[in-house]
Amino acid sequence: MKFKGVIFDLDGVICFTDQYHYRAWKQMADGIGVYFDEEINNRLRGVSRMASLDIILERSAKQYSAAEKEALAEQKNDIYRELLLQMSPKDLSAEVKSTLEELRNRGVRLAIGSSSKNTKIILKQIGLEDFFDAVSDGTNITHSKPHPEVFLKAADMLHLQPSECMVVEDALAGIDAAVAGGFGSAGIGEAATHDQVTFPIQKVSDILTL
Ligand code: B16
Ligand code: MG
Repeated sequence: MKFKGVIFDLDGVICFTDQYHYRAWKQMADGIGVYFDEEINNRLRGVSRMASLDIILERSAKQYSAAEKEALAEQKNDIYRELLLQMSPKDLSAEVKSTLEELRNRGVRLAIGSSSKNTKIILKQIGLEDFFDAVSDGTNITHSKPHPEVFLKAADMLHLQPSECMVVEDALAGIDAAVAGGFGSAGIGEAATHDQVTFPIQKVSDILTL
């Protein structure tokens, strides 16, 4: 590993909250009579909460005011947070856990770079509350991915330059952000197909071989 630091995306890399996001958005959308399905949900990966709501409301004939949108996002978030309570350390795979431990043993500095404002709750639920050297998330940024801010802040917290860090992402917007910030990147799932990804990977443990 030629990188001094690794910055992990949370949802889709460390753990999977897709189904919880889906169920919460679905309940909200059903409540206002707007069509929503798993395919639309796929477009929300790595996208911020308000931008996700805008995508869902593309199917609505009604124009919503900023205050109404805030209320809808809050409604979804309340349902989502309730669902997150079902998560436990069992939602952290043995593969991801041992990869993190091996990187730590090698002296690599480790951070989270997530768009989610619920990052700290999720880390707590899966037992990684105190594990990372730095946590940069939706609560400390003003621009979400594909803007590189969340990763630049993470590198800063690790006291490293972007070129010294590798970002691990599952979303195309996350690789865009890594490229824009001057980071190396490892892409999993859809992110492995990005034409500027440094390393396409199949599973998180593959980063140990880079
Ligand atoms: P919240 P990541 C992203 O997390 C999720 O992939 C995305 O679906 C979600 O809308 C976003 O966080 C915001 O989440 O509503 O909890 O603030 O992939 O960047 O770790
Ligand atoms: Mg993600």
